[in-house]
Amino acid sequence: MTAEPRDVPFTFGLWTVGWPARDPFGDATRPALDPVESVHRLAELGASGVTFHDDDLVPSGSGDADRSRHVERFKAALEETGLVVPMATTNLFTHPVFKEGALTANDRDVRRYALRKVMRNMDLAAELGARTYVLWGGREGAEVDSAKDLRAALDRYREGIDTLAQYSEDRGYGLRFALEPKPNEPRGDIFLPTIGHALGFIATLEHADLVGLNPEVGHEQMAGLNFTHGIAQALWQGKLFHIDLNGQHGPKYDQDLVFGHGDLLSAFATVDLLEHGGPDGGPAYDGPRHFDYKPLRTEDLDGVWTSAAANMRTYLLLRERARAFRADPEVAEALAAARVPELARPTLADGESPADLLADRSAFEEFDADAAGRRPGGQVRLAQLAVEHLLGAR
Ligand code: GLT
Ligand code: MN
Ligand code: MN
Repeated sequence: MTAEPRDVPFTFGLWTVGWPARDPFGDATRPALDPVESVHRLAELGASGVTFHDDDLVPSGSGDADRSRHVERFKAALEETGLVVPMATTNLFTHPVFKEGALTANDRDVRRYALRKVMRNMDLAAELGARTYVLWGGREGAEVDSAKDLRAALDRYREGIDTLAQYSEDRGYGLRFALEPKPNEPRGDIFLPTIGHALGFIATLEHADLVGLNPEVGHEQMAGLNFTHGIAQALWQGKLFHIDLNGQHGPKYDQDLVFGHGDLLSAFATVDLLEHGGPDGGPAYDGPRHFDYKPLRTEDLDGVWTSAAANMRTYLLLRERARAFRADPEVAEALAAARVPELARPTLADGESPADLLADRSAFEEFDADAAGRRPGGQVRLAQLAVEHLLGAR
């Protein structure tokens, strides 16, 4: 791949490269990373920004003096490297207080504490110039159906998000909120498990215009869903506020692999959509390409930085492959043969009413459905062209 100026805004969560690789079955295999070091290393690798949970930056339980020391060191690192903070989020899942939920905990005191914890980090997010605030409801869910009033949980979820949006408005922060769906893990079942559930929920909010999505590749794939289709609908509804790119091998535990190290054909389709799915074949999304992955537990610190670089390199390679696919005249011909461009043409003519359609004998009485049923689909040719471009065979 030819070197090119890094014109894609790549960002990483501090919790990704900083994950010490402790899992439910084993101890950490790496030391904790200083966020300041992560900022410098990511900048050297060509990232343009970092994101964080409150507790990634300021360890939970820190006093005020420690808190400002952590924040000042981080700010200095941003200044030195030019990295930006386009997004921030809150840890509402690690501390035992959130064992039964945060914004939807049965215990009202926990819900009020959770709101305050988010508001406190929104202050810092706004100070650092973040535009997007992510809400991943990892503990918002249940294992025992009878232990949760599901209607009330959704009422409280709505109340919580509207309260936070109102706070941003009251303070003039101008933040947009991005809900991150996930079907399960750590809870047995998580509320708003997929992009579709979250879109339906957002429509009920008082501040619906301020709330969109932060879909994650692996989370949709854990539910057996097509990630590219999911973000396409979010884009179509103007709700793709942010994105978590990573890799996953189908429905199993949340793998958080390097982007492209799971379903590579799907990753190709995702990059093709982001880069070419907009009007006139231009980009459909101009926000940060945010990697939310976990360097494998087998890797040492060198392996952490190798894996961080791999996310960006894979994205750029896929972008190059998607460009070649879109520029190939044979692809254009195959798309036409499969009638793909025809789908953009409205089904009814301009001004045509249902009665007009009824009067059109060519649409039904004279339509030869059997002959149309024999028209070639041309889909496999397109699939093969995509595979060949992806493999660099064209
Ligand atoms: C957590 C989760 C991620 C979310 C992060 C935001 S935290 O690691 O697995 O998918 O994006 O809270
Ligand atoms: Mn994940
Ligand atoms: Mn995520």
